[in-house]
Amino acid sequence: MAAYQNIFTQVQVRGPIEAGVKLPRGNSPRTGKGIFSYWLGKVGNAQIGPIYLGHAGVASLLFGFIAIEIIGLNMWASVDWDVFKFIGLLPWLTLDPPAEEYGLSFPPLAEGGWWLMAGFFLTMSIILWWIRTYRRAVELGMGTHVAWAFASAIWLYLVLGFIRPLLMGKWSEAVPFGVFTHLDWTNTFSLTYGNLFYNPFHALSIVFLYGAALLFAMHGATILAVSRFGGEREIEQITDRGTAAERAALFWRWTMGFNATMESIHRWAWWFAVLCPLTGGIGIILTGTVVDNWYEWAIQHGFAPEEREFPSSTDNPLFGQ
Ligand code: 07D
Repeated sequence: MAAYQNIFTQVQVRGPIEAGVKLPRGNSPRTGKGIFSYWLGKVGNAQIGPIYLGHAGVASLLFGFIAIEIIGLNMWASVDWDVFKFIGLLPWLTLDPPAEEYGLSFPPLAEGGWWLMAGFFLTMSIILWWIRTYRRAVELGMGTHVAWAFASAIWLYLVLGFIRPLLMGKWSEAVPFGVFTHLDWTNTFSLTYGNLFYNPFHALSIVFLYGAALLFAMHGATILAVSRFGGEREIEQITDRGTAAERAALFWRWTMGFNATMESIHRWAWWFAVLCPLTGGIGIILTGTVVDNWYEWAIQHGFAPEEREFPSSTDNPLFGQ
């Protein structure tokens, strides 16, 4: 039986380079002819390219490059252009938003102006990439599900860096560009507003974060487990249900009494993933605008105790006296 535990193994199918479907009128030509990579074939399709760049793609890459350039050069300048310090201290380096007193105005470059510019270029880059995902899907005759899932993540990104600072009237509320500084910002944000654990939308967001990971693990495991019956060929399994889909469904009906269908499992996964940043963004936009202290809010709404009386292990009968 151990001969077919399909976790790391992948069959590499390699034919002639596949150019893909013909593009409708008005599209740019695809770039490159395509090559094969044995190692990429280990984790996905072995064929790399041809790639579709197009106007939105090229503009997005350009804006993204400018943003990274601004962030990187500012960080490098902060260590006096010392290459070794730049590499060694990279996780601690940062490009911070303007100080509180600048409000929503444009501060001098060295005092947050560069942060504003980097934010502008990064946002343009992300929005242009969104347009690319939307347009490519339409041109291929697909639904736009990927673009809308991406939009949900962009919503949270915009709330954190743009919409909430606008509502609060100061750029200083926004997130810095830096590995550890953005983590510190997250921690400070939680402490400033009375512990984010008491924000019900943060809780919901976690439910969907963990839920999406759990669903994906269940789905991935199920499909790998029936791949010996052709389960990974999902289209055939949906239109012409074979023994793999039957077994996969039966497995869950046997173990849990209920099973998703070959199609609905993907709707579950999509909604869980999309609802994570969607609910998260609602939680952040309410913080400091509508609710100043989530712990006090939780007391008022009856799900945090009036007094902080945490039981200690000594008076917990489970731990003994
Ligand atoms: C961040 C936004 C979208 C990203 C995009 C990508 C580029 C690349 C490159 C152009 C992920 C942009 C693209 C940058 C550009 C080129 C070349 C999505 C993002 C569009 N929390 N917490 C969440 C948990 C605590 C805090 C979410 C757990 C503490 C704050 C999530 C715990 C404190 C915020 C979550 C925990 C705290 C969050 C994020 C446990 C202090 C948020 C969901 C077990 C540390 C965010 C409502 C997500 C949010 C958020 C999980 C603890 C603070 C569910 C599991 C108590 C301030 N936390 N957290 O999808 O939405 O992020 O909150 O302790 O802002 Mg939290």
